[in-house]
Order: sequence, then structure tokens, then C-alpha cells
Amino acid sequence: MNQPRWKKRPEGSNWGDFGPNDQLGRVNLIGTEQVLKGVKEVQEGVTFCLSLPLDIPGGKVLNPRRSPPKLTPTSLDEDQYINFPLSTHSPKLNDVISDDQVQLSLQYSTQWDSLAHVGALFDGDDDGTPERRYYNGYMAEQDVLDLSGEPTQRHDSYARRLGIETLAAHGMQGRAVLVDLVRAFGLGRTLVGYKELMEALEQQDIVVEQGDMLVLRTGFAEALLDMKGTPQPDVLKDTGAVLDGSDPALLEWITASGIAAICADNYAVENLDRELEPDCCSKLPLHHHCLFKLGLPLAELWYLKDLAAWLHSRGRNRFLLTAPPLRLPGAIGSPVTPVATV
Ligand code: UVW
Repeated sequence: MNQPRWKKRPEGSNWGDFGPNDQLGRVNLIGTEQVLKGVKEVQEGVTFCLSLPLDIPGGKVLNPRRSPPKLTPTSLDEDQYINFPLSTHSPKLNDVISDDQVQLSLQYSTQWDSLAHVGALFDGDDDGTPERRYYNGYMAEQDVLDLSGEPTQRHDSYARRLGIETLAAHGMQGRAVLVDLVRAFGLGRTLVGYKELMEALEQQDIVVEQGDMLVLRTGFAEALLDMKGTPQPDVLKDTGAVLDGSDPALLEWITASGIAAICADNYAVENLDRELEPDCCSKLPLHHHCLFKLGLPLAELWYLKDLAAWLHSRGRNRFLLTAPPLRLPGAIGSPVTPVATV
């Protein structure tokens, strides 16, 4: 299809700017130049794992839809393949095999959201009736499959377009810039709009350029880790900064900055506790702006404490980020083990 999937695009969106069939959105801005800029940040060869253990947070406190990972052995007939001696069936063999599988909510812990994660009811046909659409006009049902249908028509995956594998295939490697919101505002809950973000950038001498991935340390994942798998909702609700997705100036800055992705160590990146306006709108205005309008992926629950301390000790804030999601066709989110190299 070489025509846009819409007659009218959302105000403030970039739909069509990267082509009518684009599925990468702002990740298009991570090209060879940005990768080389990232590589230039590798000066000492030190690496940092930016993932939590994937069974953190623990329980279902952050999002009751999402369950912790459950590992089980693979099995064949009656045999379960943990410490399984092949001599059981062929006495001559001396191999012992362990092999497992996992049931995992893909966005349970350290993760990426694909562009199929949050769409909106939007009248892209301009006929007075809103449709369920995603970035670049992709449609529910045609592009992100519905659950309905005969059992034989049901599918193991849903995102025929905009799935996480499109980001994986691009690599998700390039230059990242870390903004330490803990250093700027402390560990308590702070609402960070445009003004606060600009204060933090100025305090930390940070210059953000087109194609950079913006990485935000709020302290939330560190607090979670300290809770050792028993998250305390009363403490967490007051822990760490959250972006104010209802601040138009912040959203305009995200558009104008040219950043390719936002990766945070908190849950949801944005404030979920705001009072909704009477004629509302989106519960997740930052997700709406980034995923739906700009095709700018979000990442959550990263672990940034050690990297932040190291960068601060060297007076630096940029690094090479390597963070490919799983190349899992049709998945809407993905766990990730991001690595910072400095
Ligand atoms: C929600 O559903 C709130 O998703 P996310 O993990 O992207 O915040």
C-alpha cells in the first residue's frame, strides 16, 4: 500500500513523514551517524547491565494483569528435561540434558513497549466515526488482530504490524543520554514537566540531539530491587519522578528534540495518578503522544543506579546503548537486557 491509511492524521503527529508503511517511527532517526556517535562514547570499555532480574517487581502490585515469569521444564511424553539422563532411553549415552520454557508477561519487568502497545479511538477516515488506530494509521483488526473469531482464526500473536520484532530488526543500538532525576529532585515522587526537565538538563550540562535515546533515572527500580520481590505499594507510590504527560510544553519538547526513544527506570514513565479532565482524553497522555502520534517507543523498569553513579563520577552523561528487544514476531512488548558501554 503506497497510500496513507488515513485521510486525516492526528494533530501533532508525524504519520506519513517516514512513509505510508513505516513501522519504526522515530527509531528511523537512529542511523549510522547516531551509532557512530554512540561508539565514540566508548572510552574505557566498561559495561553496565541496565536490567532488573526479570522476576522483579515480584507479585502483581504494579500491574495486576501482568504475572511474574514461570519457568518449567520442557517435556516429551512423560519425561521432564531437567537433569534428564539420555541413558533413560539409550543406555549407551552419557549426556544429561536440562532445557526449559517460560510463561512470561512480556512487559512484567525491564521492557520495551512496541508501537502496537497503545493506540487510540481516532477518526482517521474523517467520516465522523472514530476507528481503533495505532501509529501511522495502522488499524485494529486488520493490523493488530482482534481476539474474536472462530478458534481456527485465532492467532498466537496479534501485532501483524508494529510488533516488537520491527524494533529488534533495527537493532536498537546508538547513543543515549542519561538524565539523573534523582540527582535533580531526590527520591520522592516529583512530577516532571517541561520546566523541571529543562532544569535537570541544565543542572547536569546535558545536550540532547536528534536520534539520541533519552534515559531517565528516577530511583523507582532501585527501590523495587531493595524490596526483594515483595513490592510495597505505599512506599512506591511516593517514590521517584514521573513525567507529566499532561504538560503540552513537555510533549512539544519531545516532538522538537528529535529523540528516538524514552527509557525510564520507573513503571509507565508517566504519571498515572492524575485527575482526569471532564472532557477527557487519554489516561496515558505521554504514551498517546509518543507511541500513537510519533511512533516513539517507551521503555520501563530499567536499572540505572550504577551507570548513573559511574557517569557522574566521570562528569559524563552519554553512553553507547545496546538494547534490542526479542525478535519475537507479533509481540507487543518485550523484556530486554540493555547494556551501556562507556
Ligand atoms: C500500561 O498498560 C500502563 O502499560 P505500560 O507498561 O506501558 O505503562
